[in-house]
Amino acid sequence: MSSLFLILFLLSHSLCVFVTSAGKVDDSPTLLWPLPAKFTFGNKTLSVDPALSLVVGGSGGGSGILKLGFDRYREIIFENSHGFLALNRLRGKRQSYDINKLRIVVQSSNEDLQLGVDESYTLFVAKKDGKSVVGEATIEANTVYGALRALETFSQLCTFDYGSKSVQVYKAPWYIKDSPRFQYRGLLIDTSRHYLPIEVIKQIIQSMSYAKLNVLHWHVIDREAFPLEVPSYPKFFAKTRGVNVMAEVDVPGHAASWGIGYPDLWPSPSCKEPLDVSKELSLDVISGILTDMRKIFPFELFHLGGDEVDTTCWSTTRHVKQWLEERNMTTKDAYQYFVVKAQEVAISKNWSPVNWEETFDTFPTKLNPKTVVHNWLGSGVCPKAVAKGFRCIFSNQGVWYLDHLDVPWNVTYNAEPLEGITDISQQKLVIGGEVCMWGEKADTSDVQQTIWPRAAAAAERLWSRRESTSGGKNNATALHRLLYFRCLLNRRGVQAAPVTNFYARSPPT
Ligand code: CP6
Repeated sequence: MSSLFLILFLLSHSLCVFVTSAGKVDDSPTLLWPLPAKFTFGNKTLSVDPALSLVVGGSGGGSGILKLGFDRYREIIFENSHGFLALNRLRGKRQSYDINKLRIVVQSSNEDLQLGVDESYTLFVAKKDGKSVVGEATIEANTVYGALRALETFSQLCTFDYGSKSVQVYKAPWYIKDSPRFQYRGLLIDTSRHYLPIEVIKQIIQSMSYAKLNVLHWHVIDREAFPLEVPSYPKFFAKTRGVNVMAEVDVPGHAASWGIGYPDLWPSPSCKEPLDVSKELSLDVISGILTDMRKIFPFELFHLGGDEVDTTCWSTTRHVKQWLEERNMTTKDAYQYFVVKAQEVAISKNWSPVNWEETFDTFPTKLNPKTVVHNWLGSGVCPKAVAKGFRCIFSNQGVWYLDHLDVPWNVTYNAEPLEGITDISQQKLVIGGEVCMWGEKADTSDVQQTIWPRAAAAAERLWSRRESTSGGKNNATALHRLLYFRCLLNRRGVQAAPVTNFYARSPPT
């Protein structure tokens, strides 16, 4: 009776077993996503004890983030095996395991999560040498965030085996030495066009950590809605996943919703965008919002938008037109004036401002040198911006806008943030890239399956080495691993969509 219950319990879990198109269970050397910088493996299979215990070392070993991370990953690793383990116990089967301990050494107790935080780690999964019967896996990292990345990698090495009914690491011993290629690996979400509940935002942050993405760009407000209250949850939650939250307050365009509460922010009730440049109120409100937001967003970058500013309202509204004339300003001057003033507010609060690329395209010499230029048009702005000494984030809409549903995974995957930049010191100014999940046509019902799996394609571009992820041969192995990673996301409860469009394929022969 209880066995039957267990079997039903197991069947009720939508187990996603990875099988290649040829129908054989996968036997390629690594299925890790994103690919680590350096790794070697062997040919041993090691079993992992469901009672895996944590042993910590180093000044950062006592970290609460680390302990939470370990507990979370242990849950993930053994998620689908609980039923089988209970079955084994019922049958009086006793198992011994090769790996009983996970030793994690974290050198630094500094838990500041900022751009450029050290995310490197080494991971060894091997049976201990000598006579010892106790097997260990070992993680070494400089910060707890490196340790979190390592835990993710370790969890990806662990597979539930239906034969032995235990979690196994294939191809051991594993020696992995890893670190990210880019320090900024972002995902944009937009809570203005469609509301996203806190729970969904948390799930998205959680799934970002599976792909080692580390910046959630939260486009909080836009013209459609102003869904901002004091959101104290995401900051603390995201930090424990090693994900920074960069908020955006997009000004002066995309801001019509502001005037519903404060109509004076509209040039006129019939002309609502951009914010009224002629009133001190506009910058006072920005300053007030940023003061409040500074309390909840510790990340060093803050996004001030600045995109798609249509200044028609300024030249057609009488009092604004007059204000411009008195100052001998064109509407373009006023756009620059507004953006630069907003930047000053952000800088006075010890933020570096991020602005969409039109600001750079329109007045490149007037932007504060701390500005990070955020590409989105197909313009190749990053080469120009870094040549002028600005930092840049790559988000070319043709390849990294997730709301462009027709872009296939490999186009996203093969996008290269350093395209057209050869000078090494200029390359360093490209701090990374970001995939954008604009919210006009996605909400809670489909946002996660629109983000995944293509966000993972970008995540590997941003984490892994260029040489090992470019070119036709690497693309073939990438598809193989991405199919597996998508399956892994499903197993972990993330509603990731299929990777490939079968219409584009010829039928199997
Ligand atoms: N909202 C805001 C948007 C977009 C931008 N800014 C956007 C523009 C074109 C496409 C997708 C999104 N929806 N505030 C541009 C940065 Cl194709």
